[in-house]
Amino acid sequence: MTGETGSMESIDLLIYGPSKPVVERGFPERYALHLCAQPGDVERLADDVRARIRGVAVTGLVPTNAEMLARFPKLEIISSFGVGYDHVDAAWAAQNNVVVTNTPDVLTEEVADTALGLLIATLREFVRADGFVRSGQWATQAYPLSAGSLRDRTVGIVGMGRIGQAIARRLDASLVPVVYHSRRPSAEVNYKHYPDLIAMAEDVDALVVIIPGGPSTSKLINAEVLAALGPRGVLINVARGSVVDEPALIAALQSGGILAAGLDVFAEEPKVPEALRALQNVVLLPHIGSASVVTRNAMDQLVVDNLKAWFDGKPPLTPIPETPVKGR
Ligand code: NAP
Ligand code: 8YV
Repeated sequence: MTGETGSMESIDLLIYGPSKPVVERGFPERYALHLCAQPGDVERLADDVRARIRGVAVTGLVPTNAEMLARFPKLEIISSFGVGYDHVDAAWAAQNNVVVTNTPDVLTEEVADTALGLLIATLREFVRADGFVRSGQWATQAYPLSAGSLRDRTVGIVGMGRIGQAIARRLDASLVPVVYHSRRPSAEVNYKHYPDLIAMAEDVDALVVIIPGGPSTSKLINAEVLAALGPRGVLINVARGSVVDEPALIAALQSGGILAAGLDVFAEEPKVPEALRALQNVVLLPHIGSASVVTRNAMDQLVVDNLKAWFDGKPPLTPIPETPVKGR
């Protein structure tokens, strides 16, 4: 199955989510674009437009569930922005023979840079130290030595896929020992694999989490894992907020159960609990793992290119594993 179309027939696409100039300007005239920034805008689409939509570009983490998708009887393809697609009902799409694509690879190195930067910033207290200089305190005293360092720890990566491997390469270059947890050992790396996350957390002093969100990983990082990580331990989460039991993390940070955390993602973005924001031993980022102009442009372009390939009668470029149509 491919998305070939009659010669002059227009192809109606829904652009769903935050405004993205690269996407909105990316299609030639034979495409008719319908912009819906919010879920509420989808409900207000005219019936005749809904009936013509053949492709959806999902431009951010907007809920793309069965109820929303079922409004489009001619839907063939969902081209989603981001490598994670836990906001898209991929099971519904597979059942209904609708292709789903994401944007892997083009963001891998950027997100790995963010993870390593966040790990070092958390251990070496860069944000607090910056505040120390800005407030003028350096004029009267030296900044205290940081309790944390990358020099005396082993890092356990939770998830050894594309981004996990890119983080591991950076740690290799920094002479930091790496081990990892995933459900199956990866044939692509030689680091020690732990099938049991608790056992790995007991053996390391830092966890870097980079796995998909969704029900299968919900609250994987719980009180038991944090207790196993221990008082020297730091948690870095660049995956999804849903992967961490946030109240358990806050309790561990407050009690000294772990040393510190660096978080790019949160359970209810953009809401971040006051208890977390009040802590000194955290570095908090507003989900910016891939958020540079160059990388976001490449992701936007891949959203466009997947749709164009499909409607040019070619296979999708980067289909998700569950999709009914495979790539070339
Ligand atoms: P990937 O190549 O598919 O790798 C996913 C890894 O997670 C694999 O090693 C997989 O191994 C492991 N995994 C999956 N389910 C697991 C489970 N239940 N328990 C333990 N390990 C599990 O994906 P990627 O490209 O590296 O991206 C990973 C995730 O990072 C994305 O899905 C997204 O949520 C997140 N992300 C965040 C940002 C950001 O801005 N903060 C940016 C990009 C990506 P097994 O299948 O063997 O378990
Ligand atoms: C984006 C991400 O920030 O690719 C992912 O899975 O989390 C990020 O690159 C996210 O898609 C927000 O739109």
